[in-house]
Amino acid sequence: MSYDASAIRVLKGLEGVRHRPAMYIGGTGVEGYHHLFKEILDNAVDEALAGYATEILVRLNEDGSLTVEDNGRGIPVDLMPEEGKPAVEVIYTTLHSGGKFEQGAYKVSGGLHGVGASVVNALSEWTVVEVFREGKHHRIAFSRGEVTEPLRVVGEAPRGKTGTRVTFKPDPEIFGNLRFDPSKIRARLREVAYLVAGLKLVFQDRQHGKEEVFLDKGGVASFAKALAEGEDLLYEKPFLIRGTHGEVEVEVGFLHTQGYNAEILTYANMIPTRDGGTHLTAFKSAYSRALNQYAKKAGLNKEKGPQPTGDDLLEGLYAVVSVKLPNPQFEGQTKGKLLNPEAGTAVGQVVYERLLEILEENPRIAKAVYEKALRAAQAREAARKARELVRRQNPLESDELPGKLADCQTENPEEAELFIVEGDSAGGSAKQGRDRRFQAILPLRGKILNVEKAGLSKALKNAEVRAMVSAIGVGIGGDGEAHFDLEGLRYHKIIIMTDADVDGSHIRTLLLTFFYRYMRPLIERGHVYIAQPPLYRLQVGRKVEYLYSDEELQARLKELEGKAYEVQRFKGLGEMNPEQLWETTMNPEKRVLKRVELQDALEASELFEKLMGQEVAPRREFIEEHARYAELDI
Ligand code: 0RA
Repeated sequence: MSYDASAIRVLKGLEGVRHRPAMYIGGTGVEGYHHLFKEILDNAVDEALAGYATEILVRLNEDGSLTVEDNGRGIPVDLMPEEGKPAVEVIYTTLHSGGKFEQGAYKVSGGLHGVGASVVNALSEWTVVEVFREGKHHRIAFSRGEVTEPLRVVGEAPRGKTGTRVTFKPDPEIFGNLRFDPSKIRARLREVAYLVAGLKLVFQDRQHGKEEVFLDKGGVASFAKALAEGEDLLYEKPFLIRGTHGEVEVEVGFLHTQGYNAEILTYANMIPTRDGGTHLTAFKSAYSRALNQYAKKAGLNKEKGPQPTGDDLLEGLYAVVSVKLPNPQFEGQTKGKLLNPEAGTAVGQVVYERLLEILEENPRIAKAVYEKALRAAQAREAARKARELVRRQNPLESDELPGKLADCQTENPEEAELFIVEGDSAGGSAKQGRDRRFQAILPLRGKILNVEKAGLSKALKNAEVRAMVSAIGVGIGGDGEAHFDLEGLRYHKIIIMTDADVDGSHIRTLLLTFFYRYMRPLIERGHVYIAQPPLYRLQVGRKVEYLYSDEELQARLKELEGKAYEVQRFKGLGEMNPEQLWETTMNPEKRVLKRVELQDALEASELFEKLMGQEVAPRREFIEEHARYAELDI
C-alpha cells in the first residue's frame, strides 16, 4: 500500500492530536472528555444556525458511545477533486480542515474552541458518520482517526429525510475509564436551547431509560427569567433585545427582580465567557447610560440627594448577553474572557438604542426600575454615613460605645477580647466572671436581625447590629468595601458565645452571616472565634470536671463505673454561675476556642448570593457547613 503525500500529512496531524490531546481539548479529564461532545454538538448547532436544521437528537448509548444527529443538509459525500476522497472523509481526518467547509461565519478559531470533528475522531476508539442525503443512507467508519470502513451507501434514506448522524466512543487509551455524565450533557443542551430560540434538542439516555426535550421559544429572554427563579419579580415578562452591528450579532434578554442581587451571564458564539470581557463591560455601560438618559428625559431623577451609581442601577437585574462574531479572541486561564473590541462596540450601540425605546414604551416599568436604583443609592449613602459616624469616634473612648457593652481596661487591641453573648442573663454571668483587664462583654438581646435578608441600610437600623459595629470599631462594609477600616479594630479576638442548643446555633449562624457579609476581613484574618461552653458538670467526691460532649460524658462514666458521682447538664450559659463560666469557657488557661475560617471565600460568596434572601434553612445549613472551626488551644 502506498500513501500519497497528503495522506501522510493527515496521519501526522492526527497523531499529533493523540500525542498531545491537552493542546486540543484542554486536558484528558472530565472536562476534556465532555469537550468531545460539545464539539460534535456545535457542528450540528451550526447547521441549525445556518437555517437548515431544526432538530438535534443526542443519544447516550448503552455501550458508552454518544450519538448526535441533526436534520440538516447532511455533510457532503461527493469526491473532492484535489484529495480524491469524499468530503465527509476529509472533514473527519484533516486537522483544521476548515477552509472550504467553514461556511459558518461564526466558527470559532483558536484555543480550545472549534477544534473540529477530526480531533474528536482522532481521540475516539471508533467513530461512525452516517449521512442522509439525496435519498441515500451513507456510512463511513473510523478508528482513532483512520478510516476503517470507506464511505458507501448502505441503503435508502427514509422518505424526505436529510441530515447527519455521528456516533463516537471516546478512546480509553486516552481517557481511561471516564464516562459521559448525563447531567453535563443536559446542562449544555439546556443552555443551547436558550441560546438558539426555537431549536429542538432531544436527549435520550439509553443507560437510564430517560428522554428529555429542550426547546425554548423565548431564547435568552426565557434564560434570564429562569436565572431569576425564586426571586420576587418586578414584572412578569422578560425583555429581548436583538440587533446586528457590523459583523457582530447581539442578543440580550433581561428581567428585573425586587431584590438586591444581580446576575449577568455572557456568551460569545455560544461559549460561556465566565470572566466577561468587552461585551459585558459595554452592556453595563450602555444599560446605565440608557437608564440615566431616560430618567432625565422623564424627570425621574432627583437634583438633590445621592445619584445612582452603575451598581445601584444594576440591583435586581438578571440578564443574558449573547454575541456572535467572526474570529472571537479569548483570554485567561480558562479562556473565559472575550477580547474583541468590535463586540463591545456592537453591544453598546444595540443595547443603548433599543433599551431607550423599551423604557419609553414601558414607562411604568422604567419608573419602578429607576426608583429602585434611587433607593439603592440612598441606602448606600445611609450606610456610608453610619460608617463615618462609627469611624469618627475615638475607638477607646467609651462614651460613644453602646451602653450594654462592658468594656475591658486594656487599650491594647492585641490583648483585648470581646465576648458577644446570647441573652442578658448569660451576659450578667459573663460580666461577673470575666477578667475585666482584657475581656469585654457585649450581651445581645434575643435574635439578631437576619442581615442577608434585610440588606445593609436596614441592618444598620437594628440596635444589636449597631452595638456590634460600634464596639468592634472597624466600620461596616459589603463586598469590596473600600472604607472598611481594620486599623480601628478594638479587639483581636471576637468570641461568639451562645448556648449549645438549636437557638444558640441559629444565633451563631446569623452572627457568622453578619461577619461574613459585612466584616469579612475579620474572618479572613482569624479574629473571629466560637466559645465552647461545656454540656455537663461531673462531680466525683470533691473533684469537679466539665465535659463538652455526650461522647466525652459516656466515656468518662464508663471509667467511673461503680463509683458515686453527680452529673449536672447545662441547658444554657445562664445556668452556669460566673465562676463556672470563667473556669470552663472564658479562662484562657483552660478554655478551648474554635477559630472560624472560611474555607474558600470566593466559592462561598457565590453560593451565598444564591442563597441570599430565599429560604432560611438551606442558607443556615450552608453557613454551618462552610464555616470551618479549627481547634485552637488558646
Ligand atoms: C459542509 C457543507 C455543507 C454542510 C455541512 C458541511 C454540514 C456539516 C455538518 C456537521 C454536522 N451536521 C452537519 N450538517 C452539514 C453544505 C452542503 C450542501 O451544500 O448541501
